Amino acid sequence: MIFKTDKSKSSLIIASHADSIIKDARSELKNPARRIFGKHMLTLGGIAMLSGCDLSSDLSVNTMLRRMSLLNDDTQGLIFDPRIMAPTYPESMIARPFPFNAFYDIDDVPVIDPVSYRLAVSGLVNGQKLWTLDELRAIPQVNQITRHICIEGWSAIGRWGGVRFSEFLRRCGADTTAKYVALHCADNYWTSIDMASALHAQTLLALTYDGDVLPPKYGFPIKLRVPTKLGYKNPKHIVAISVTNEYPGGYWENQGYNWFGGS
Ligand SMILES: Nc1nc2c(c(=O)[nH]1)N[C@H]1C(S)=C(S)[C@@H](COP(=O)(O)O)O[C@H]1N2
Ligand SMILES: [Mo]
Repeated sequence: MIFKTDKSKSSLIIASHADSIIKDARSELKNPARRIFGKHMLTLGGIAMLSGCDLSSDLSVNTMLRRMSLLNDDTQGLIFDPRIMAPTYPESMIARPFPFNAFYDIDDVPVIDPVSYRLAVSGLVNGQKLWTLDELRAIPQVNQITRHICIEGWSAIGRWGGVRFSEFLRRCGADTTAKYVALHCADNYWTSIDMASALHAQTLLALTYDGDVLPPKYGFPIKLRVPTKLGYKNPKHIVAISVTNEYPGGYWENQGYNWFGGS
């Protein structure tokens, strides 16, 4: 349960969030037909139940859930502890073959020419703005075996290698006090993450999968591997990165998936 935490500072902030969630939900539940829980039952637990009931076609309930999801993003951001590492696994646990997933079929995976490829960095940065693959490969690389969890109900352990994203952002002269890092992909997919997760020690700009050049289906030439977040927050075929304070949303996030997307 996300509202229980041993960090007393966050519990306090979360408790005040709980009040605003309830206030928000109450004002959304003006229609008597929707007062299904009654005044006294409109507790956090009751509100949580709303997401499981089948009023999801009701526009105002959707709006309410979206607002709750935004509050939920703040809460997840407060609870997120950059010192806590995602579990790592032995080589024997790597899934073979590792699953492929995208919003299209495997035959439509984008084809990217490694020679003309450039990674464009923009927004709140003052360092290098265009990167070739060789330049990315020249930055010290690390490897890690972690579990990828997809919201569609599967998970698999894999090994990704690449540049620590914090190191890459440092070399880009990124303003690490900015709120968001947005990532745009060759297939027009995009997502964005909070700066704390971008700077997490396990967040990698992955150039390899299981010791080989990242195959097209897993995101050639680069994917962001964020083992503290769900699969849809791990963009493949990245062509542009921007550092910004304006909420960038994302392909699935704009269709209702939770933005913080922690796993
Ligand atoms: N560019 C791009 N990145 C993407 C997606 C996509 O459709 N396009 N799908 C996301 C989702 S939902 C998942 S589960 C993972 C799947 O990655 P995999 O094919 O390496 O398993 O990629 C994520 N990153
Ligand atoms: Mo996914």
